[in-house]
Amino acid sequence: MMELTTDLKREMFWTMLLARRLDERAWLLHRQGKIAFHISGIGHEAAQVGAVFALRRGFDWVVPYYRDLALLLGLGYTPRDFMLALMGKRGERTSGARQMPSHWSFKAMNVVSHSSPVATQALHAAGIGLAIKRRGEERIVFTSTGEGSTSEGEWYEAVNWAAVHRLPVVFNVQNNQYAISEPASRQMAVSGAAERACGMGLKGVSVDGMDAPACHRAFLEVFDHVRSGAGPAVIETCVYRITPHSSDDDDRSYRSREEVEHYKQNDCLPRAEKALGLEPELVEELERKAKAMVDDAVAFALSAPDPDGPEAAYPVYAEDVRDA
Ligand SMILES: Cc1ncc(C[n+]2csc(CCOP(=O)(O)OP(=O)(O)O)c2C)c(N)n1
Ligand SMILES: [Mg+2]
Repeated sequence: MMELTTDLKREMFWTMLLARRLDERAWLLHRQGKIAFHISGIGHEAAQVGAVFALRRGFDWVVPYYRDLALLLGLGYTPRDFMLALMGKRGERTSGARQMPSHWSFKAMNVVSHSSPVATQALHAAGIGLAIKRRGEERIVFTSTGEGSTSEGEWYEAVNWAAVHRLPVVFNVQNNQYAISEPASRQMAVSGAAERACGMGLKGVSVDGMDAPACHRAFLEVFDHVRSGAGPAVIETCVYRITPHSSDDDDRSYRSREEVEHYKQNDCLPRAEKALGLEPELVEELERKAKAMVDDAVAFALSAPDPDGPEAAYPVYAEDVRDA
């Protein structure tokens, strides 16, 4: 089994911590009326750092979904980028603040933005996989969804088609047990999304998504499998969505406080601190650094100007994008 280096352990924990503190601040900003909407990745961070630090960053393609803040930070997306997007300010790097917040794109790191209809990104990923195969490249495509999205026709078609053509695509399912208010038991008759792979003829793996080192090992293995030309894979990371679905949701109407508390006891962030063996002094130092970066990003975005009227068309037309 491959040992994690000290640098990588620190990097993984730092990325989880920064994502968590940014995400918590986003909720506060929403309650203060400073942003209109937030959709949270709290509880999903271990799964995402497990994936991102197993990728060849800037070489492989990434077609993420809205909860992937920790994944994006691992690719070099910054707190200032995140806050500019939440506030829809000028200079927002991915779409000039035209796309919804958390609909990430990042050209330099081969990150492709998704559309809001869930699971449609799986089709984009399969298409990119076909292009990679035709060009004979060694890259792979990582794409993610929630478990509810695996009941969509688009997800089936993308996975089936990738399996038939043995495309280099990894379909990550971040199973947080709910699709808004709908529990997983009412979304699927199987026990989890990895099982769905059996019927379509590709590798299916399920991992404890709250265990950062376990996720990293599982992603390394799955990426190797796909990189070797053995065909695509589904990897399900079993997590729990600690927050409501989004800032527009009140989860008290469909799940008990006891249930949420129970999963908070298994929070992936303190678990990672232990599992990665970080010294308390280092954690304190990283906490201070994270707070300073979040404060800086909020102040920067609050004082940034709104986009000008004529910028409204940017980057709707292809010629604008080409020059970006
Ligand atoms: C095709 C489609 N149907 C419904 C919605 C509304 N919607 C947005 S997120 C979501 C839940 C998706 O659940 P899941 O795939 O488990 O992801 P999670 O939000 O739990 O991470 C729904 C139903 C949508 N965006 N697209
Ligand atoms: Mg879900």
